[in-house]
Amino acid sequence: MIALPALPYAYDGLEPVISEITMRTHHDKHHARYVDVTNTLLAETPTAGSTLEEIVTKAWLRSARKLFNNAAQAWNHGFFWQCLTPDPPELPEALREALRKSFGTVEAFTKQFSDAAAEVFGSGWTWLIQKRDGALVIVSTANAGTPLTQAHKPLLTCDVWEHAYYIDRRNERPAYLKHYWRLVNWEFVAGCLQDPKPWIATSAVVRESLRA
Ligand code: MN3
Repeated sequence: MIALPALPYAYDGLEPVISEITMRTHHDKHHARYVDVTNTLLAETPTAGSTLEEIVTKAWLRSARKLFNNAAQAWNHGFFWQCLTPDPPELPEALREALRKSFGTVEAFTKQFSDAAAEVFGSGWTWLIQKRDGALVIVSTANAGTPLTQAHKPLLTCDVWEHAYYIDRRNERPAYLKHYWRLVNWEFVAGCLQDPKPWIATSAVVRESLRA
């Protein structure tokens, strides 16, 4: 069984950028549904895995598409909520340096990330990830796609499914992306960069054992 994590802030905490009704719908309906379907499928799949990260990675490698789609969406949303905050902190210096090293400037990073998010065709996610060689890279994933399946360490994500912005912005994804930067929890991102994230190693081990 996996649990629906509570939002780390009030439903109206991200207003006026993201409305309370969007957050209630997104968390209590969409995210909750992914958790419920995952739990239904887990009841039928005793070897699915124990942690959510393991469930996602195994389902991907076994082509258990319905379980993967729902478990990955459950994981992606839990991560996404933590990337946002009503009180955005200053960019920590170590993270600023890491972004400069990979992208030249912080502004170049945010533009490249926004451009990638704008270009996602249909539903998906844009991520800042750290590859296993240490490089910071922007990637987009379609539908429920998640960097966990590549054993990449996610640092930041933006949900570009229409349900993330349609109530507030209708079809204007660029407006959603422009204001997204007013909510980014840079301390969370910096914490992800520093944290070895043991489940990344778990994902890598699962990946290698199932590939063998
Ligand atoms: Mn979503």
